[in-house]
Amino acid sequence: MSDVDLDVHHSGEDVTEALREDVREGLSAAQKWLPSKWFYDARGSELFERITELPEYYPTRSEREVLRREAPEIAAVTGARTLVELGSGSSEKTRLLLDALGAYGTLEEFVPLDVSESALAEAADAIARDYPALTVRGVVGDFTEHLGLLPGERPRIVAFLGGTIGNFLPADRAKFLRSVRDVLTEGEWLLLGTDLVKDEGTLVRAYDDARGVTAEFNRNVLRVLNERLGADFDPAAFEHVSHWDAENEWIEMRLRARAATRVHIPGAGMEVTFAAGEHVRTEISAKFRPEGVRAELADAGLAVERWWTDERGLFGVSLSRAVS
Ligand code: SAH
Ligand code: AVI
Repeated sequence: MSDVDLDVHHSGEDVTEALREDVREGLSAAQKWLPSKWFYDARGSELFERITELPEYYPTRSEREVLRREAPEIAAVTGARTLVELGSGSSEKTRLLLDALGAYGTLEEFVPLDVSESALAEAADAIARDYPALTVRGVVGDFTEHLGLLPGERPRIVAFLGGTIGNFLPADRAKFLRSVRDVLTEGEWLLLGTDLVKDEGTLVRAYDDARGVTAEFNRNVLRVLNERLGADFDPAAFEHVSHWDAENEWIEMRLRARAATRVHIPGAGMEVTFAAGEHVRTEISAKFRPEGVRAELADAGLAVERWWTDERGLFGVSLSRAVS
């Protein structure tokens, strides 16, 4: 239970129904796939937090470096009264923004939104405790569906950190950016973290760490299907794959059947067969170029006013303003 009141739009039977639909669609396709949001039950969120501390996984520490350096500038440029965070997870790096906006003197409200109720409740409680002057309103919801319900005094800054924008397919990404723009009033702000294109070895290792934490995170989606839909996946029967797709400039995470397998998914009314070596795509993680980020934001009605990277140029953070 959370000490902060959470506005819950994503729970119980609705979630199971949404998962059932995604599983029916994704696992009956010729090239099997599952949406990456299903990684994030309580265990998946914990595994993600462990990923952020791995030596191979540079995005979190690179983005934190930028936020530590630029948070005072972000506060001064935006003068935001409300900070909304989408896909907020632990909101750990977000504290740098809360500190800077608090010091600047404008911040009143923090609105984290995430599908993972456990991660959200823990983060919202910790932030409410550590920032007693702040109103914290957590929203358990899906950022592709529940943006219209976001509260908060204007001007608002919407933070979408970690490179989660890369987990959309390009057409969905354009739709999402447009939906963010649509809930903003002209002059409000989007702070967006984007992982950048770099050499293949660095990228592949970031998604295939030596300790196998990312592999466990990847297999967690099968455990979620077992728990929510009564499926009988043996996660160990699937090998974790981190593949760089050079044409699309994205990392693809896959689960590859080690041998021919038949899986029952009673909650979706399905039986699914896998040939030996057949894979399910469980996530794409697109990597960006600065000019591409600028162009995609402009197409959505968002004008980039600041662009920063970490010292090594691994990760980009843009601050853009909603324009007409
Ligand atoms: N922003 C944090 C966490 C990134 S992990 C960081 O930078 O470290 C991605 C987060 O997005 C997870 O907490 C996950 O639960 C959440 N998430 C994934 N898909 C989502 C969706 N469709 N709607 C809302 N939250 C989602
Ligand atoms: C949340 N998202 C930005 C992470 C990423 O890097 O695409 C999820 C992740 N997948 C494997 N490792 C981390």
